[in-house]
Amino acid sequence: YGPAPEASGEVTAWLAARGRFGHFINGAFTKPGETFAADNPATGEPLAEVTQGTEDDITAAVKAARKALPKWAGLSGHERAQWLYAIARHLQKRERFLSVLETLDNGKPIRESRDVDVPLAIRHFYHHAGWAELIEDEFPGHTPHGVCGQIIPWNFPLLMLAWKVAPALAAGNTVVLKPAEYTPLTALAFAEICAEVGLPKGVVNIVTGDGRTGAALVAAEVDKIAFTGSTEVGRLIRRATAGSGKALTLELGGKSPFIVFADADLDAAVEGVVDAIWFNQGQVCCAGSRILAAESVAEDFTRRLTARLAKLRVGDPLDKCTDMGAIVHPVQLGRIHDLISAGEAAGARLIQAECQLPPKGSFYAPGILLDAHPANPAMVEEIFGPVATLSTFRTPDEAVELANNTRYGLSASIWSENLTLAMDIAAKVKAGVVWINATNVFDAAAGFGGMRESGFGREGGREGMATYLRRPSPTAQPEAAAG
Ligand code: TXE
Repeated sequence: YGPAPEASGEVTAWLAARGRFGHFINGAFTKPGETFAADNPATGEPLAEVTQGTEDDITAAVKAARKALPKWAGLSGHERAQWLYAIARHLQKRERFLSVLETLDNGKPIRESRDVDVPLAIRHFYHHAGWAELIEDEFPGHTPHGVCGQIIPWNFPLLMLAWKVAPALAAGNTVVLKPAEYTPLTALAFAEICAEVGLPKGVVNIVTGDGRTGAALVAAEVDKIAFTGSTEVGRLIRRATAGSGKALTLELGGKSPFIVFADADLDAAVEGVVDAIWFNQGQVCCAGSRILAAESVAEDFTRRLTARLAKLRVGDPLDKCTDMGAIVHPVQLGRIHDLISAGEAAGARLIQAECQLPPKGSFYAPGILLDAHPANPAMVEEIFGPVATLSTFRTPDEAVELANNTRYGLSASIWSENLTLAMDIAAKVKAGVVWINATNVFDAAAGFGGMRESGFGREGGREGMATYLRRPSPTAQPEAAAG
């Protein structure tokens, strides 16, 4: 184990002082109720105890959000922007603390939480502070939905919170957010930050718990549900909200193609694969998990890729040299094992890095699956782990056909030095987000989201803002005309 990064002591002290967490409702922490442990997946050891949210907790949180709504929605965009700027600055002050906490709770390498998750979360608040200022001009006549129920996953805990909370607040909504049960800690630290900046009570409420708490939030008297997570739960939520009048956005799973044409810069494409499937241990909804390589370069590309695979450093997430950390939870690790075994049983060949995995914790050696036919479970199901399939194509049309041979449609990554070809393929691939000679690039100003079974609605940018606003009703008459 390498040297502990800065702020580790502060995080340990914070965890020791808090020990057991209640929910954050109406600007204060409640007394802890029935609790469960938030574990460090790299060691299996508990970090803290958090409360399993009940229906009553959800009702109390929604009530607080409802009470806070008129005043918050009634602020000018400029005034709301000041609050978002204050949150962004406070997050920035605690950047190192939050990075270490995220890495402990989630298992992702400190380099990622420090350079990706936390800075992007901060950027999201700054960006949406700008939107709060602009809303009255850019979306005339629009109103906030009201109280938003937000349910987030465990792969980017603080960042997904920022994706949901920042635009909701900018638009004048109040929120009740439920973090994932595996990774509740940065959301609770965020609650403290809201209290520290003096955000009006009830504007942000955080209720921890598992899927039961999520289901209670979906059923509660909220005006909008925003969900990121599995397609299966997305389907349940869509059914539960059908006909309820609740606005809904769903960001679900993916099985995204990563297409390497013969004229691609192969070394750049190899680094692309590192970012596409080994970033965050492959637990990324838009991970490039199906590599499609042009047959004429496939052998060369596979050789370069396996050489790069052998150099990945897997281990202690807190070590600044680590490339790949721990899988979030033993249950998720089990899912990865099962799917890869099913893929092998159906004829695929696994090439795995021969790295020494730490003795404790949930680790999985990164790999590539070769020779998987299109119906192989590893080609069809979202593995959500550090293994991509690699198959070949002969013509651009075949590449498109293979790329679209999935029920998902979240993202795609295209590698070619011929931009005319790349743009042509981009238009034909069924995906909400397409990257050319790049992958997993996110920005608060760009809308992100999918099509088909990857969900609907966009987060980020102008389109993301629009999903937190209600359009003026076409039948609404100006007051003067209404008499
Ligand atoms: O997801 P869940 P899980 C995919 C990925 C992964 C699989 C299972 O393939 O292997 O889903 O992961 C809350 N009503 N993704 O089981 O259950 C839950 O508490 C309301 C892709 O962890 O969907 C958590 O807060 N909420 C993905 C959130 O939903 C419910 C990210 C996500 O958990 C609920 C995560 C219910 N009935 C997993 N049941 C992505 N798109 O990034 C659970 N939840």
